[in-house]
Amino acid sequence: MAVTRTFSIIKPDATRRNLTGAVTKMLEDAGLRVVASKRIHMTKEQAEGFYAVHKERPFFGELCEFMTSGPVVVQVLEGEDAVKRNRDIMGATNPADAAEGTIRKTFAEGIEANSVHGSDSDENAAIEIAYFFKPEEIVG
Ligand code: RTP
Ligand code: MG
Repeated sequence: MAVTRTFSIIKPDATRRNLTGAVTKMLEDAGLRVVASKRIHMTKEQAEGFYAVHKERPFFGELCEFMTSGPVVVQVLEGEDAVKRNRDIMGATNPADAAEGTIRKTFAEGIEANSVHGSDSDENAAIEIAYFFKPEEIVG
């Protein structure tokens, strides 16, 4: 299996509860390496641009409001089959449907405040990484 990269966000509900370390430990224990990381407070414009694919969804406005409600930690993760590995440890979008031992089952507050984001394909991972990081900020 090839070593690839994915993009992760530790969302405001998790930073608010001081879970940055606990979430990162679960990512690391799943075989992912943090090769870039920074804490930011997204602007409304940044959030709307990042979630542009969801523009027509009914939850778009609320989602952008939530994602700008507090600091987030954006990360680049590296590992074998990183996108799938990360999605597996994240668990289902709705924590009620998430498997035991996943980040969302363990920490999420609800379907929106679900503690983490993870890219859903290699193509989107590359786009999302470039949205927040300069190449020199990533140290593999
Ligand atoms: P993500 O993009 O954050 O990794 O999560 P995902 O693929 O599992 O979920 P997606 O369908 O892409 O939705 C993006 C984020 O929008 C919020 N959401 N709210 N109120 C709702 O029904 C609803 N559905 C989704 C969640 O924060 C979700 O992670
Ligand atoms: Mg998604």
